[in-house]
Amino acid sequence: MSKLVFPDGFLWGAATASYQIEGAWNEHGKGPSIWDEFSHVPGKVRNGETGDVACDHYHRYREDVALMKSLNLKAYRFSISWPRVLPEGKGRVNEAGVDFYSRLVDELLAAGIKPAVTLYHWDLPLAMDRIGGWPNLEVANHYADYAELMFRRLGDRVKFWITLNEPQVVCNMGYTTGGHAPGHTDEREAGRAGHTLLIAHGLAVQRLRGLSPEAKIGLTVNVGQVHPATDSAEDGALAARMQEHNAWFLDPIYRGDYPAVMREDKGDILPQFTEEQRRTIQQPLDFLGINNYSRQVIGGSPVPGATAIERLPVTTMNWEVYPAGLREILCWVHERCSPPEMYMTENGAAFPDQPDASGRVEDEDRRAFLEGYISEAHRAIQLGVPLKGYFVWSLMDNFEWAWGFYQRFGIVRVDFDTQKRIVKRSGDWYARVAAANTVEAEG
Ligand code: GBH
Repeated sequence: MSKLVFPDGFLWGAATASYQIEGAWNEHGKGPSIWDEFSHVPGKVRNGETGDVACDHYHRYREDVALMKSLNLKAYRFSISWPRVLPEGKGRVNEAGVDFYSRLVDELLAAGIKPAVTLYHWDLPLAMDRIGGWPNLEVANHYADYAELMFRRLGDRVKFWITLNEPQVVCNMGYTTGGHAPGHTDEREAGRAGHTLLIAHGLAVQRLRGLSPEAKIGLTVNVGQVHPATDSAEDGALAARMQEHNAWFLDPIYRGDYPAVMREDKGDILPQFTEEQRRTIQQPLDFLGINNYSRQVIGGSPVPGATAIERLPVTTMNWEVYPAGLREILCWVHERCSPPEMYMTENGAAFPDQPDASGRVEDEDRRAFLEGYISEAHRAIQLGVPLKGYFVWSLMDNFEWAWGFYQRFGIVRVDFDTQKRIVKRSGDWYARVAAANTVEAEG
């Protein structure tokens, strides 16, 4: 049995997102988001499920913070629903919405849990979609005003801000494949959406610096190591190329332009930056947030004599459980961008867990997954990656976007009929890791 001790002050946390847990979709003055509309369109979400109620966290946040405390969490990453605080996306403030987040922050601080706030986790105000959504550059200015509102209202207590969650997924799923809201299928829109997102990010960083110089700000990107499916030269070249696509949102911020390979692959889909835009997006960040779940395996078209690589078992999402990929991608990002601090802002797994006769959820598969990935995070630290914290996805089972409630990612089970929360075996294990700042590897 090995013992992996993490650096002092390592931030053990759990993550969620507003639309996935809050419910109360039209209560106390909240405006609609693109997900409120999208989830009600038949065929968009498995079984016609919606986030109307989800985990009912809006009404149960006190109970949920108590749960976090019982899990020994040092930090909690949640997102703010932009249309809950600005029902039209701009202008009139919904004070009841601001008040909800203010009370949540107070509750967390009273429990000794550090709030880590994501300003955008995919629930764009419908009113912003109606003026063109992210493909419209003007939305960046409205986003910056929204960000400033939250800095002013919560900045006395919140010192850790994430501007955007996974802009790559916003573009690909929202505007190219259409699997997520707003469900468009035009890659040109995706290219423009990415441009606006980067500018929105940069504007928000500028606003915070003026208001709250001691606070930390960064963004969260989803990245995954790309491996060739076979040992053929073709697959090797293809994988190296696709690896570069991981830097879609990193290179503009850290190097001033989209990756050269992406410009070649995407033609004029990716807009050009003006000098002013470049200055806006290139501001130094305090940290970089990384979401990673698996590796990507690419290629595999038959080449005489090529040998296929070995694949490992998958989760219910069909994502391969490949812990070493986490270390590889952390090292790759660190080498390319040298952020002063990095955080795992999401990592976790969906498995088909069921309570047993005594009501326990013995999710050894998820516990082993976490042990494997967290051990690789420890290795990355030893290799020099300035990883300062880890947030498990997710605190509790929730609305998994187009999958509805079918995919369970929680370390806490939610019974969606009764809203009862049950800490899973993985949750008990994670609570011990957080308390001891140490992983005692069982696997
Ligand atoms: C996240 O998206 C979301 O932020 C969160 O809301 C969601 O509930 C959670 O994950 C679970 O789905 O990155 O190497 O694994 C994850 C989206 C899924 C995008 C996997 C990229 C491919 C390869 N990502 N995906 S990898």
